Amino acid sequence: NGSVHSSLEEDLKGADEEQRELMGEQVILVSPCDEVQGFASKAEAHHISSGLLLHRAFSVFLFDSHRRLLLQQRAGTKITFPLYWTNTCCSHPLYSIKEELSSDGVKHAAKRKLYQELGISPEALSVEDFRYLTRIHYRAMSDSIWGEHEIDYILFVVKDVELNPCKNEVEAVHYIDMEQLQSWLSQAKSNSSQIRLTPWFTFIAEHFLFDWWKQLETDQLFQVTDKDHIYRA
Ligand code: DMA
Ligand code: MN
Repeated sequence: NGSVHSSLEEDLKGADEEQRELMGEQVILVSPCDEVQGFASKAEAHHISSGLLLHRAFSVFLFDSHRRLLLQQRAGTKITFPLYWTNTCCSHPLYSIKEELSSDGVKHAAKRKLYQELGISPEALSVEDFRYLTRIHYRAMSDSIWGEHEIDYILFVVKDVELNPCKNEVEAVHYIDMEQLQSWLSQAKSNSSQIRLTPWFTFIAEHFLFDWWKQLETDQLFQVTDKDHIYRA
């Protein structure tokens, strides 16, 4: 609107009601070394007026028994990156339900969100099914107002699951193989492309995903796990 001041309340006004509600969640603020610093609302942490507060997040990559990766297209109602295609499920562990306390906090958060976004029954997955690979620190704007600034825990899971996607979160789902994803990645690079991929998924796909994916085929994934390092995108 031409104003240099962007107010959080104003910017939330036009948003979907359910998504606006979720903007009240308490995300976990962390230092660049991923030490817990406290919490902020999801709205504040992702809004330009705060400068984008560094917080903890996770990205699930779920594969079926044929080693195809489940992608989701984010719903049009999402405040950040609406209608972008991305990995299976992304979200934040929450301070209000103490998901910062245990080292498995992100895995508990992943179970919670796989159910809420994709309808994957919590009984179908256990915390032990998730394999934590590494962390990635990145920052990316969605538009001129909202953006991400996160330390993102990468979690892999291989499981055949039943899906029941939530319309407010997910526009579409698609299982993809390596070859097709390569083609989506090159298509997404062209300006005329209908396919938009999220910046974190693009970064992970361009730097790590295919190596990990190949290791998955031969059950050698333990060889690539890098729990101590934080990659800076
Ligand atoms: C946030 O994802 C996490 C990453 C890794 C970008 P999101 O915007 O889908 O979070 P939520 O589902 O909580 O809105
Ligand atoms: Mn975030």
